[in-house]
Parts: sequence; C-alpha cells; structure tokens
Amino acid sequence: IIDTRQRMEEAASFIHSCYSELGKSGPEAERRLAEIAASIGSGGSYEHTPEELSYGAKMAWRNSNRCIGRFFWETLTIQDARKAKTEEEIAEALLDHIDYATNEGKIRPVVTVFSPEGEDRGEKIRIRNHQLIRYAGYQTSTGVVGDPASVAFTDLCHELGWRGAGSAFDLLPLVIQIGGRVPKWFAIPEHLVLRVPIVHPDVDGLAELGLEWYAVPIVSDMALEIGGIRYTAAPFNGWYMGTEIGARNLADDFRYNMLPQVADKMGLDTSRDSSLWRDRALVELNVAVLHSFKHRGVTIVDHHTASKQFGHFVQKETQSGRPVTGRWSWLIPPLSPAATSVFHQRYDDRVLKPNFFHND
Ligand code: HEM
Ligand code: NRG
Repeated sequence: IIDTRQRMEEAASFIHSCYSELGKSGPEAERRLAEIAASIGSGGSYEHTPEELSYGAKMAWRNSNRCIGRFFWETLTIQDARKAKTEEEIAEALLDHIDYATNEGKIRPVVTVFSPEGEDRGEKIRIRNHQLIRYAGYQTSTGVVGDPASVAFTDLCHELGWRGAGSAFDLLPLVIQIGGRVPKWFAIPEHLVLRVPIVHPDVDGLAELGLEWYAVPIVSDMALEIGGIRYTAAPFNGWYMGTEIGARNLADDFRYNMLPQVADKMGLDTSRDSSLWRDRALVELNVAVLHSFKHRGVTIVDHHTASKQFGHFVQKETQSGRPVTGRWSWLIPPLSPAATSVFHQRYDDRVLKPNFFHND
C-alpha cells in the first residue's frame, strides 16, 4: 500500500514525464496535478485518464528490464477494463483479451487493466494464474504429467472443484479472486485458444512426440504501477521468442524435459555427455518450434532477430534522450547467447517507473 504523500510524489513525476513526452504544455500538466492533488487530498487516490493509462502502460513495458521485446513498446493496445467489478465481468474481459490478442495468429501486444480501487480497502483484484493460458501439471506416482511448473496452481484449481482430463496439455481455467473471498474459476472455451503442434522440417520422428505449445504468452500475475497507482491485475502479452518454448518450457529437466526423447528421435548417442547430444537436440527442438509457429501462421521471433530488434530499441531510446535500463542475465537468450550482441553489452539494472512488478 502506497501512502498519500508518496502517491502524490509518484503522480507528479509520472505526469511530468508523460505529458512532456505527449507534447502537452507545462501549464496543462500543472492543472492536472492540481486536480490530482485535490483528489488525493480528499479520497487518498486519483483516477488516470484513458490517455494517461495508455501511455503509462507503454512506459511500463519500455521500462521492463528483463524484456528483450521492447522495440515495439509504442504498439501496445490497452483494454481499459476498470469498470469490471465482479469475477464474471473480469473473466469476460480476460476472454476478450485472449481473442483480440490471438487475432488468428497475427498476435497483437495487449494489456488489460482492471480497477486498482480495492487495493487500499482489502478488495484487490487478483488473477491467480501465472499466465492466462497454461497447461496443467498433475503429480502422479510415476512423476508429473503435464507442466511441472503448474502443479501448485493445478492443486488450487482442484480444491476449487475444477477437474482436468489428465493429458499433458490440459488448459487450466481462469482463477479470479477479489479481496479475501474464495476464488472463482472459469473454463476457457477451447475455440479461443490457438495451439501449435510441434513438427520438424526434416526430423520426421519429432512429430511423434505429440508436442504442442500455445500461441500467446499472457503474463497475468504481475502488477502494473503508474504514477503511484498499483494495478494488481493487468495481464499483458506480446508474442513468444522461440527459445522460451524450445530451450526452456519443453527442454528444462524440471519442465517437459524432452531433450532425451528428441535426441532419441534424432538417433544421437546419449551415452556420453561429450557427444553434445543435449546441445544438438536443443538446436533442432528450437528449429522445430520456429518452423511450426511459422507454418501455422503464428507470430514468433527467433533470438537472433529479437536481439537485433533490441539493439534498435537501445539506439532509438538513446537518440530520444532516455536512459535504457536492462537486466543482462534475463536479456540474453538461453540458446547460443554469445552469438547475439546483447551478450557482449552491459546494461544498467536501475528500476524506472511506470513498470511491472511481481505481486507478493
Ligand atoms: C520478459 C520477450 C512483449 C513485458 C520477457 C522475456 C522475453 C520477452 C523473452 C523473458 C521471459 C523469460 O525468460 O521467462 C518479449 C517479446 C515480446 C514481448 C518477444 C513481443 C512483443 C512484452 C509486452 C510486455 C512485456 C507487451 C508488457 C506490456 C515483459 C516483462 C517481463 C518480460 C514485465 C519480465 C517477466 C518476469 O519478470 O517474469 N519478454 N516480450 N513484454 N516482458 Fe516481454
Ligand atoms: N517465459 C514465459 C513467458 C514470459 C514472458 N514472455 C513473453 N512475454 N514473450 C513462457 O511462457 O515461456 N510477452 O509478453 O510476450
């Protein structure tokens, strides 16, 4: 919870930079700040105009130190869902988000912003999912079926009465919680979710593994902070960088752990680490992910292209007189990092606002 003096200071700093970037006059910013001061003085808080919300969210993306995709920060679409009050209204806005962002594969970066109002009154809105679309994980006597990263959340869904089919790629429901109330769950209609089967352009056996991934990563457990206002529910999405799926989700031994099976389909010698079978399987799995998304007409970016785009972002920001911040350990891709230019740069990891923060 942010106290009112701090909130006023944050508001002033935000309004000054926002209005100046938008080419608004000094007097206009001062008028707005007087209005905000009055509102904070009487009720402890204030409401962003649609324009402030929209530009504030773009600034928050621009300031996301761990994101390599920031070249496109100005293209973010904002769905203003501050009017949604009930769990049902919130779920409906989330389904609209999924549909609009998916756009039949031509993915659009979107953030949906819900009311921050409850924050100070113990009625805050929380989306309990890590991402709106994700696969369930079931602990069984022979190990985990599905995504091990989802086991705890899948347990919560079970406690709430949800039942999954038990496959390796079951869609989890949306779970929405307001204040201290019991969370409500909502199944996502299957037709809204674009799934991509993973096939390889020449390793035919790879398709037999029956792998797939969903098209749109929509991170839903972070808070968006703008001008001293904390939006605890503000799910956002861009598109995937291939390595997130091919070098982590499907590859990590604590996730889908597919490298041994990919190596097997490739006929590699897995008896010695020094045959580099893991590395060779990784490369081909990543080739397969990029190929499969392109084949299905789903937006995706490879790590070399993303790294170049990030270089253009740095250049453009520097020319605009803004400092670029970043966290090196997150910006470098998990596959062939030293073959991209981000690896050979240094980044300042200061945290500017507006920004996205991890909810507690
Ligand atoms: C993190 C790529 C759009 C905000 C990341 C990561 C990648 C990435 C690869 C690291 C993820 C990880 O290692 O788990 C992209 C690409 C985009 C995109 C290719 C395409 C447009 C966006 C958008 C936003 C955003 C639209 C917000 C409006 C963030 C944030 C993180 C992040 C806050 C850190 C997440 C965390 O701490 O868990 N992005 N991103 N990104 N991105 Fe982006
Ligand atoms: N690594 C996670 C997704 C994190 C965010 N990545 C993006 N964000 N590309 C995974 O599911 O693999 N985005 O907004 O596009």
